[in-house]
Amino acid sequence: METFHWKTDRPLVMGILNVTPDSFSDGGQHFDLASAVARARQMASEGADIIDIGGESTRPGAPGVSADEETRRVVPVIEQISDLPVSVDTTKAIVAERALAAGARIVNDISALQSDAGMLPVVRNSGAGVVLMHRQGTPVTMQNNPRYADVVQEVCKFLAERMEFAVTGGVKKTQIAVDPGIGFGKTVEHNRQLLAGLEQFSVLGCPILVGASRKSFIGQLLNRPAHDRLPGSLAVAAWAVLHGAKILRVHDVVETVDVVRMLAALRKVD
Ligand code: YH5
Repeated sequence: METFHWKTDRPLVMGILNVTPDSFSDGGQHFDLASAVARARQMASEGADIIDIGGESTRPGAPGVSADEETRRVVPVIEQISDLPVSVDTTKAIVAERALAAGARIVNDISALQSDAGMLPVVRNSGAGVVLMHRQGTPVTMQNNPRYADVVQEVCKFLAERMEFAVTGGVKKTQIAVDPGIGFGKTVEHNRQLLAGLEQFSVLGCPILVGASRKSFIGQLLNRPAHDRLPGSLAVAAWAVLHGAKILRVHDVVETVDVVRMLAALRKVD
């Protein structure tokens, strides 16, 4: 495979495709391959630059899932949309390897290559793009009283260390994007500070990804349930782009693409 490099002459929109049982309307053990593929194609037609497919729920307190189950969820979908740029949201090397073999081009590892020692060689040997995200704690423990002396400094230092780990291990810097991990072991105030200080992550010299779409800090700041967080999510998206974000991970693709296009149109005034 050719070495991936992030193309960031304009902000990219990454559309979220969950293929977990709780994300499908029947609520059962089964998800519908055809509807997952249709949703991916719809997001691509709406202007998504990347489809981020995840087979493990990363919600706070969510239980883990086996590599085989995760593979069964993501690989059949990836095989059918391998004409699109696909990222796989996984912390497991074997799932990443199978997803890349099926046509994915990016590994979105919310553990920043810390969960599975096999992940670094998978990324190095495939040349895939990789997202390194910060989190404090595990999905089970992360929202139990997260603490930082200076959240922006600590998250920035962590990401610099994980970049160093990847590059020392043979990953090219051009493969890497970094992500402050909104909502992963952070209070509302921590998330607010990370977004307020987003420009400080530019010193890392890699594209910055922000995943804030519909997250609970928006709900808490605006007093809105999950289905009423679109305006808040779009405000965060605009803020993030104006403060240096190059990749937006979102549920609402058509609306977010309009935000990005509108900002580009306004920037042209001189
Ligand atoms: C992320 O930020 N997030 S999964 C709870 C919600 C809404 C959304 C309560 N994977 C990220 O999207 N990968 C997830 O409402 C991610 N960055 C990267 N790179 C959590 C999620 C969500 C959780």
